[in-house]
Amino acid sequence: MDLIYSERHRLRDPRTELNGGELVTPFECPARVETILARFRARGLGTVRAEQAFGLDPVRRVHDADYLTFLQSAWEEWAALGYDGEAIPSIWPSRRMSLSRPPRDIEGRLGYYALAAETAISPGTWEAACASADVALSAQALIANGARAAFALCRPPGHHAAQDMYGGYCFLNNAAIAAQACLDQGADRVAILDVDFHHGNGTQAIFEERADVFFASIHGDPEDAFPYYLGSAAETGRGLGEGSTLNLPLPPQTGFERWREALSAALSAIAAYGAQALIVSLGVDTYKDDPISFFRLESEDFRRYGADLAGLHLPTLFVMEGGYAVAEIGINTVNVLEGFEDA
Ligand code: Q9C
Ligand code: ZN
Repeated sequence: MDLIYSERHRLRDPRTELNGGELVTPFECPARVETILARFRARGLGTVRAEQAFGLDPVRRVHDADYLTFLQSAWEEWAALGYDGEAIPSIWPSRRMSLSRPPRDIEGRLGYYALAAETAISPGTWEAACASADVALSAQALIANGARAAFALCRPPGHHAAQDMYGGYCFLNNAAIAAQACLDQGADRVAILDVDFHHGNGTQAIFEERADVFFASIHGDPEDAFPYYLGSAAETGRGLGEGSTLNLPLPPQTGFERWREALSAALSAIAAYGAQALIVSLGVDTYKDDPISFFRLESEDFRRYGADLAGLHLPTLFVMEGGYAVAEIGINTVNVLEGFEDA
């Protein structure tokens, strides 16, 4: 399968992440995708292609206009205040405050649009986020043109970003933008399977009330793991979308056997739904040595579940999400793709 890559990911190179009360070097760093790209090339899986520019129209199909305007100018507005540090929110519209409108001041708007404080906005963040969406759309075009599978090596990741929210290292929801592109090109039913360790709250929020996208996620139980406030098994979709959300939360220390049973349930549900294309939100932070997660998958387990995914026999778009054990991220990610291809 071919891989889409953008050098512009390097424009997203923040210095700081709020972690444990300190500002640390971010877990979500440029070396992640460079390591995956090197492994893909070393294994000779397919051609590496540059992204094409799709502009903002397909992004606007998923994200609110005011949110995009905010993201586009947030760094410049923050920099104009003369701070030394990166743009990090410090106040939110919490319970018993009004959520009705974004205020004028940049500090107020950061908290309005942020879902968490770890994700600093830095120079180049907007450009890199747009490039990441272009990577997803370029790979989507490959499957639309008949490829069995394609790999969008997106960075920054996307699945925590909702219509009007960023955080969890995500700004634009690349998988959701690609799913919407499939629908806009004529598909009736698309499935997104999110295997990142964290619940894909943004993707769920975007499609929660719709029947044309089935969202299934296997993730650390939100009782115990980020993003905490979405992702319980009780959430099954709302309104027209009732029944097209499937959350499979799992407890700390979950190993591959139990994880794979959850995958089997998700794959059965996707098959029953009658999806015409599969988008995999591919995070490899389920790995046993991931520094911020608590599942126990071994490197060979990624190959095994890659083969399971092929069993759906659907055109499949892999969209890179998380994974922070940088030394093993290339092996684990490419193992999924090899397992899929060898099945
Ligand atoms: N400071 C993705 O995997 N919590 N995002 C960080 C350590 C945020 C993960 C905890 C985790 C976000 C795409
Ligand atoms: Zn994750």
